[in-house]
Amino acid sequence: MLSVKTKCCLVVQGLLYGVLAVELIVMQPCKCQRDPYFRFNDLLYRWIALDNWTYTTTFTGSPQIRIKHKVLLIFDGVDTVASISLNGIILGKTDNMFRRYDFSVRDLLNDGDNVLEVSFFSPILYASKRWKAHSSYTVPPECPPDVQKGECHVNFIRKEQSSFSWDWGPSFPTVGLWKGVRLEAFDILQFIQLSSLPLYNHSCSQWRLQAELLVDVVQTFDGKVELSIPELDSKQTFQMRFLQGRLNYNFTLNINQSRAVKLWWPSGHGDQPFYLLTVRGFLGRFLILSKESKVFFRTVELVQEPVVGSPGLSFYFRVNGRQVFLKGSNWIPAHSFQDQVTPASLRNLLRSTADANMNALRVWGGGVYEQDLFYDICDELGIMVWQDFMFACAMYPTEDDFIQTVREEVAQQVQRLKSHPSIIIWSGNNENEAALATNWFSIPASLKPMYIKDYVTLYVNNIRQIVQEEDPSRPFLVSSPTNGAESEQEGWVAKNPYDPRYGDVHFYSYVLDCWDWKTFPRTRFASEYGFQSWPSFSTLQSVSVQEDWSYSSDFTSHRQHHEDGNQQMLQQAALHFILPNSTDPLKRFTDSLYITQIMQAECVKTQTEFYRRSQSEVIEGKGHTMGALYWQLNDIWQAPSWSSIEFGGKWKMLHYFAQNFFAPVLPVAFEDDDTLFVYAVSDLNRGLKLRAVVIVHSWSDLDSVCTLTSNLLLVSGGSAVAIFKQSVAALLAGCGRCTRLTCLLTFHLQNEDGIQQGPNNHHFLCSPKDAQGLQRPNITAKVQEDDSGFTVTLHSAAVAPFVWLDLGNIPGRFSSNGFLMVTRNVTISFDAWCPTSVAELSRSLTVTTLMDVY
Ligand code: BMA
Repeated sequence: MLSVKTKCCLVVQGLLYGVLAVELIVMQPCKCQRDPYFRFNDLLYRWIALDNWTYTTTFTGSPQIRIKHKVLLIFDGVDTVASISLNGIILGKTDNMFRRYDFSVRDLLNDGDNVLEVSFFSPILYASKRWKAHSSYTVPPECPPDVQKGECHVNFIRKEQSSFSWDWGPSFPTVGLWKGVRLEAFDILQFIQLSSLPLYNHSCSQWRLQAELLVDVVQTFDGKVELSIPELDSKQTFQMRFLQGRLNYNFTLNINQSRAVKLWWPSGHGDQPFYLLTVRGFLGRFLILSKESKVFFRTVELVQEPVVGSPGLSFYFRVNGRQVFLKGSNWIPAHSFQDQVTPASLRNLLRSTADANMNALRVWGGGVYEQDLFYDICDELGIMVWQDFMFACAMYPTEDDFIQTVREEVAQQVQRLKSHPSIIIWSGNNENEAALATNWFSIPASLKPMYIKDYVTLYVNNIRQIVQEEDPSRPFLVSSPTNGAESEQEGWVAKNPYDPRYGDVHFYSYVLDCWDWKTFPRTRFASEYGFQSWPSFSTLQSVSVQEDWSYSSDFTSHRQHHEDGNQQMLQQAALHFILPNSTDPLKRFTDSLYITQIMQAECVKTQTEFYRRSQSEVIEGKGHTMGALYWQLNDIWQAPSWSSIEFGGKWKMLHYFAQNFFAPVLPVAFEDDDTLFVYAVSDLNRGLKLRAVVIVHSWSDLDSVCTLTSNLLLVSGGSAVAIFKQSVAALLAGCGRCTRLTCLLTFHLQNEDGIQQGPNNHHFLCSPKDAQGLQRPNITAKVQEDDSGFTVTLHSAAVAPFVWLDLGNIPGRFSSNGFLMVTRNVTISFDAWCPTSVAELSRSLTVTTLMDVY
């Protein structure tokens, strides 16, 4: 392994992974110009993946290894197409980055030097070669849109699909060893994997743990396996025959019924307890295997059943018998170079997920099956994972060798991941049903049946079949979006997989006004929706130079991979905001970044609130919405995208908003015709008596105009109900000197003791660009430190919308940001992720409000 001194300046290491490529490393002074992410380097480094590369290393063997009966050379991840040889003898070839490969090497090892060589074929040339060879019919799409500056035919190679570019990411088709390589030597058996599934038998109210042991046995023998969970007083011993070769052995441990089993719950619904399972193997009296692993108990079902008042089917998750609303986002690869994803960065992103009151993430099918630590942290934090298989936005070939490598990939990944309670569903692909159904690739109607046949072959007859065999404990969905059971009825490809009355929906519209909730589909489950924004200036600054800092620079358009994306953001923002027009070019640029973040935060807030408040209603057959996963949580590089967290971990305004709009108890306001409604949404497991408090403010004055209060209403757990209703005209008339242009509303919920429940929320009665009376707030800020950390106290002279605190590159997050300030003073805390000081924070802090860009 390399020792990496300055992370940002390893040129080729980034592209080729660090494992064996020692001779390729060029250390540069840390100006970062050689960082693959710097400016246009993605284009400058394009040649690297067009070339073939050989990684060579020499290691010393020893007689202690060779006296063992079997020696395996194990590659946990080879990216992607390679020929592997040891001491000049070819061990085998690889073609799938998502598989582990091992080779039996005992008889090839020397006691002295051994030369290991991994020769990689260019992934781009390989994909193109496979595409050419597939001459009988095309397997679209051929190439990504030009705006993505990517490579073609990624669907022909089992590699991270977004590594050939995506609409939020660069093309860095990595080449190398992306996971560990090691020798394992053994005499009796080699332990490969232990997995476990909790199964609950309703008829006798008993938990069973199905444990699976994957081992490679040198010679058949009779032995004994003992399974125990001491804390649950449960233990069983199995006499058995271990057969020569690599095999899976299944055991069922019945859990002692006199013990109360503590269940794993999604975040917000309970704790995430685990037990320790011990597995020991014996040959006679000799202990030949001893493993311990965490086990969790929970059940999950995907409920698709008739809905009263609707022709469709429900689509929601029931965990431990309880209906759960999924709140969260979609996860993409955290870096183009997976070896750069550190445990700390992973933990930070997932912590930020849970801190924003999310309980779910979808691991999207164009990336990678994430590393073990990702799922460990999700288990620990109660984040439910919707796990896609890695196929996205394309048709795929179905030749024998392709299917075979996919089968092995799927079996290995399911075995590796199935013990994680956080994973609540497997899903075959991203948007491929929709691509076929709505003909993204202009396939002639006469050929459609053939593509459907390929689709069914891959996802149903192979992937689904393996998953169902390997894992009876979770639902499997063929695609997303899909109509689920209805798609199955229609032969796996529904006429309209976006039908809001069935399954899940992906919905994007950049031109329609996102403040108008009527534009959103009232779906059963919104698994993707979103709007782009730009990351903050400090994030962009690290990979750009001064000439890049304008909204119309080459850099700005280079980083935008979604056609017209930069314009769409401004157009959507212009519906409600005055666009930045400062004569100072840098200020105009940073103001533009800020306004795109406001636009995104407000849009996703409106849409998410619409989904959350639609959970208890069925209107015209639609509704009973039970999931809101916006697109997308994180970023792969420093660029405009749909993410709520910037590359590097900094929260965008959207992520701060998410913390509120995903709060367990939430007030939501909206207008229908001229009537204002406030809904109370509760994800709690118990009822609450709540009232809505609606405060009318004038844009021009920090003293509020009037306050209206609803009656108390019992809001049951897991429901959304209207708690306040009044015509806007009547409300304003009752408030004296208010009009839609001069006033705005804030509101919150209160329990019977007058204690606020859930966050404050706001509702604008006009676009802020039309608001009358907005003043410059002249905000002053004071940073302080006490025992609990840093605080920033703000003082404002006027109502200030979208107050944005920015500390540049200082890592950390505020307790709240991007908020509407309707009081003279507010104190915010800052959670610093690295040591810092009051002086440093005071020096770096900037405060921006909407008036600053006007
Ligand atoms: C969805 C995703 C991604 C994409 C996103 C934004 O459809 O599945 O493919 O990045 O939209 O366009």
